[in-house]
Amino acid sequence: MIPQIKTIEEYHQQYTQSIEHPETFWAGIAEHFEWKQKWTQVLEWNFTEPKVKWFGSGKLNITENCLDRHQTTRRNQTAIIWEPNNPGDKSRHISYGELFELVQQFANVLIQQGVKKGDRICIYLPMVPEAVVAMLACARVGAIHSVVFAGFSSQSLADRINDAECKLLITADGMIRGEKKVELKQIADEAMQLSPCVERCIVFNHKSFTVQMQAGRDLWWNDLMAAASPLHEAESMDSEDPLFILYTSGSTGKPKGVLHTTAGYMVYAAYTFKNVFQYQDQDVFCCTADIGWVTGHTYIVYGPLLNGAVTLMFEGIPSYPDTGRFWSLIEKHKVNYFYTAPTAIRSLQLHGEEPFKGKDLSSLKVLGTVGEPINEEAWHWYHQNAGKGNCPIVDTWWQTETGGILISPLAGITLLKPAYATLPLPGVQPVLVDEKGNEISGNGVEGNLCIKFPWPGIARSLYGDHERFRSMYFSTYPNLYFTGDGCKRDEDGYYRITGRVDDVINVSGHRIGTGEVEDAIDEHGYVVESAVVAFPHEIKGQGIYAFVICDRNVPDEEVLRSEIRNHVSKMIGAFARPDKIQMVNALPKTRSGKIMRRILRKIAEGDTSNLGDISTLIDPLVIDAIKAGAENLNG
Ligand code: 7RM
Repeated sequence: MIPQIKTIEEYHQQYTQSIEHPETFWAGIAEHFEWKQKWTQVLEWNFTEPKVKWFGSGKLNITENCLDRHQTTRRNQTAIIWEPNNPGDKSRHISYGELFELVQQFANVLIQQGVKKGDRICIYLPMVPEAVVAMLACARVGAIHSVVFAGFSSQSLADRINDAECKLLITADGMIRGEKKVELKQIADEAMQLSPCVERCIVFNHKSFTVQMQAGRDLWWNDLMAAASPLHEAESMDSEDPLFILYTSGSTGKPKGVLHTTAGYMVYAAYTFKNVFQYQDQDVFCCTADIGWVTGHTYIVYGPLLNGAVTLMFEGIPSYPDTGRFWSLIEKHKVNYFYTAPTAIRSLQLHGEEPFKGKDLSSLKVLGTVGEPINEEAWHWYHQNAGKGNCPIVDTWWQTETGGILISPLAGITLLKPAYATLPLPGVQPVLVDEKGNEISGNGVEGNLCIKFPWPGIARSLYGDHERFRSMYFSTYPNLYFTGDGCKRDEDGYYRITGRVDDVINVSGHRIGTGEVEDAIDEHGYVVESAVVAFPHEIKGQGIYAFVICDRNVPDEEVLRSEIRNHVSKMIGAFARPDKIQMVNALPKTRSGKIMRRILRKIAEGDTSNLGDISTLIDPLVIDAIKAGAENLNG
């Protein structure tokens, strides 16, 4: 059993030990896993190349830790509860014994399809247990999974498949979320037109939609499973063998394939799950993230299964069939831990207390939030209404690149402050730095958040582009991992994340690069240039504001706006559609040709009283025109 901190004194004592003797500390945690061969060197690292190796020379398979090891004690215990989109449809309970068998079968299917250790496999599936089976089967045979969120467009799917050169795609006929039908196989077909590297496509029949199956390429999941043996011996993996790739947006260029490896990620996912949420055996854990984001990977799949937990997978959305759905789901499955995003909380807040009426939420012990800063009002509303004032809220700060939670309260142990992620977990050494890269020491300060020592879950590279990995995260401040987030440390040493300081926008907890949206907009025939910034949005946290220059007279601005929005949907996905589009004649540029986003952000925020220093602008008059246009647009 993975150790669990029980008191705040124990936290402080372990924190100190983890900083003074990190190798001893993490070796002590790693001992609680199944190894085929023990490691010989706990840690080898530098942040200049950068190079990070945890548990060097160790051999293991993460699925033996998720499945095989639980077979003697938990064969009949539920591993996954699946709650469908439509509450009238039957939910599913899959035991550790059943999951083990499914994963072994699908591992044999993969082998039969020619999958070898190190191959990349793309998973484009709805929120169904088969997604978990597919991920674990990849890990079992040593293939690297790349899960793509099923809200991405065919173009984005193709970009991700091509970047990792995936030879197999696993998808479904389609899905229904809320009332929206999504034809996944059709989207996958379009993507495969652009992705010649895909040799085979395995299709899970979820909703019996009509699909086209291309002979020799497309195969049905059920046919393959029916013919596959339920016995598979897990591949022996090196600690540092890749486990998965997950694409995420940065401030510039195409999405990056964040690469995680086996042992460090495993140890970190399991340890943080058990300690942050204070998970108790047999309890029901529900994380509402999608499996296509890192939160789904670590806290729906790996963290819970490594701990032998009961993990609930919810296919639907918070507003279907009504805005009480979360609360019905908690009541129905007697959920003990509920982990969701601030954006969902804010959207439910609008509907008041009515949706809670008559619902028994007494099973709840701990609430959690993730993905974006939570405002104090939303925090209190969640605390009062979902938690009835007596469930701690863990505001967990982390990133795709960190693999697991880095800064968070330990539920019921750390004294809370609304909207604060509070204190670093053991092994995590945050530092705040100023613009020049000097460390800001002491309390009551604010700066850019960096981490100065590796933890086991840190990403090891960007797939196929280690130089970009170095320059994105390790070159801004020498010898530090730079998170891209701004942060305050208050008088008590508590951390409060204030949001991104780079050109990444966080819309409803979805990370979107301004550059990606601009590239999509610029493809419209009328558009010569665009600049995208965030503005505060009551529900989504941030919204997308696009300033667009056209090279001809626009006959109908509304038509153009909707064409631009549709094009962004097509290139990225509906979640990246700009909320506001303002046509402008020019953008504020410096003499060196750089767009002054700071000024555009101020205008988008509606705060034009003080635009700061505009002396470096080539043509300050441009600003008056943009200001006037913005007032026009926003009323
Ligand atoms: C887990 C996840 C990462 C970015 C990160 C932050 C923001 C995440 C919090 C938060 C304030 C939080 N991975 N973020 N958690 N901001 N408080 N508790 O979200 O790669 O998709 O996004 O999300 O800006 O850098 S992610």
